[in-house]
Amino acid sequence: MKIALIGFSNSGKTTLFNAMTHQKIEVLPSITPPETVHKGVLQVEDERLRKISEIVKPKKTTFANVECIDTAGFLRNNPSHNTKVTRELYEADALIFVLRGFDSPSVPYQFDSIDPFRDLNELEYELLMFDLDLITKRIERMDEQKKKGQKINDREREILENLKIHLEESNPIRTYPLSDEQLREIKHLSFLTIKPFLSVINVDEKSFSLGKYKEKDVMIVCAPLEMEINQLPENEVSTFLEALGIEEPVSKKIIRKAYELLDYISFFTAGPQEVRAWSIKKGTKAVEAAGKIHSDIQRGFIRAEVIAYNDFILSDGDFIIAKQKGVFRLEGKEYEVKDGDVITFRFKI
Ligand SMILES: Nc1nc2c(ncn2[C@@H]2O[C@H](COP(=O)(O)OP(=O)(O)O)[C@@H](O)[C@H]2O)c(=O)[nH]1
Ligand SMILES: [Mg+2]
Repeated sequence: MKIALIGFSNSGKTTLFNAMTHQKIEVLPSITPPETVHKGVLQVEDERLRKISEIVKPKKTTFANVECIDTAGFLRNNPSHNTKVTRELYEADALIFVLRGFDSPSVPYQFDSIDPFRDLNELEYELLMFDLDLITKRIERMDEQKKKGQKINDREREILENLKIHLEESNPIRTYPLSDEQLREIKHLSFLTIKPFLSVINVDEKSFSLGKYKEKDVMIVCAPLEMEINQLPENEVSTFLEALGIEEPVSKKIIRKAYELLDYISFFTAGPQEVRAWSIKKGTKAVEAAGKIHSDIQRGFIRAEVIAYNDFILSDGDFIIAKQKGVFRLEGKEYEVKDGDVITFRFKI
C-alpha cells in the first residue's frame, strides 16, 4: 500500500512525515517552495502479530509495510508547478490531505488566514482540474483517432463523457457510481479524484489540548508533538501519550483509517524462521494471497491450511490441538482469505 501526503507548503507535511516514518528530515519554514519529495516506509503495528510471535518464537518477525510519499507542496495559482506535484501521486493508493490549522508568525503561508476547510476545497479543486484536463485531452485524442478511421473503445469514450460532466459540476470521480466493468475501462488513466483520501488538520499544541475541530469529520494532529513522540525511547511513549491525552500515535491512526478506506485486511504466516503479516484487499482468494508471498507458491498452489487468529491463540499455536478442536481448515484456491487468518500454503514446485 502506498499513501501520499499532500497539501500547501508550510502546512506541516514533512513534520508529519517525520513522525510517521521515524525520520529526522530538517523542517524549516520554506519561503520559496518547492520543497523536495521524500519517501519512506512505515511499519503497520499489529498486536496480533506480536502475540503470534510470542507463541511461535521465530527467528524474525516482520510487520506489513506501508510506503509513504511526502510530496512537494501545492502553490496557489501555479498550475505548472502543481502539475509536477500531481505526478508524484500516480502511484498512491490513498491521499492524505495535510491541512494547516496552526497560526504562527514565523511560518509564512500562501493565504492570509488559517482555514483548513478552505484549503481542503482548494486542494480538491487542484485535483479536479487535473482530472478534467486529463479527460479532455483523452477525449480529444480518441476523437482524432476516430476521424482517422481508427477503432476506438466506444465504452470508454462514453464513460469519459459522463465523468467529464460530473467533474465540471465540481464533483470528484470517487462520487460517481462506476461498475467494476466501467472501472476496468478507465483503469489506464491515472485519475486523482478517484483515490480515497483522508483529511488531517495540523494544529498547534494549544488548539490540540483544547480539542479544536474535534466535532468535524477529520483527524486532528499536532505534528511537531507527534515528531517528538516518535523520537522518544519506546518505553516512554505510552506515558507521554497519556500525559498529552493522545490515544495512539498518529501513524497508527492514519494506517488504520487507510486500511478501512482501501478495504485492506491482514493475514499471517507463522513458521520457526519468520512470523509475518501480509496486507491484501478484502475479497482476495487464497491463491492470489499466496502470490503475494511468491509467484511460485501461487503457481504450484495445492491448498491453504488455515487457522483463524483467535483459534490459533487458543490452540497455543499447536496444529495438533487446533485439529482436535476442529478449527484447523483445509481451503482451496477459491477460498476468500479473512482478516487474521494464519495460513500455511502447500504447494509444489
Ligand atoms: N507552530 C507550529 N509550527 C509548525 C507546526 N507544524 C509544522 N510547523 C512548522 O512549520 C514549518 C513547515 O513545516 P513542514 O513540515 O516543513 O511543512 P511542509 O512545507 O508542509 O512540508 C516548520 O518550521 C515546522 O516546524 C505546528 O503544528 N505548529
Ligand atoms: Mg515538506
